[in-house]
Amino acid sequence: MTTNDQLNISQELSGSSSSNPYSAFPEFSINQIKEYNTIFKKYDVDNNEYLDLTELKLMMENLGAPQTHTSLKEMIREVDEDLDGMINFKEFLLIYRKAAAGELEEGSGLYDLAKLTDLNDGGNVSQ
Ligand SMILES: [Ca+2]
Ligand SMILES: [Ca+2]
Repeated sequence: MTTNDQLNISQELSGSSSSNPYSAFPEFSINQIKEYNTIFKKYDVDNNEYLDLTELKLMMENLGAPQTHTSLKEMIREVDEDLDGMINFKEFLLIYRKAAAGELEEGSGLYDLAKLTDLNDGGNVSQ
């Protein structure tokens, strides 16, 4: 690996860690990301841009799929890329990426979350 390669990689990494979900998630349309952001903000009760365990618990209860403490921790762990124990918006979008890729175990907390907040439900489908 040349010095140039290393430079490019570190630039790429710092680019992807910036908070631009539009370029990080090209598979979602801007409208979809806006919808997901609305959902995210709705449950980010203290408006700190993170869903913590308590907020996730509330969200799942509101969606009609209450989870145990263990299950909530597991849900966060599955998408917690920066390991801070909370879900930021980018990690929130990962849930839907995994759902679309069929990577979520049926009946798991994240599976239910993605299913119950499915945008096709009343959202505008582009087709
Ligand atoms: Ca919060
Ligand atoms: Ca996190």
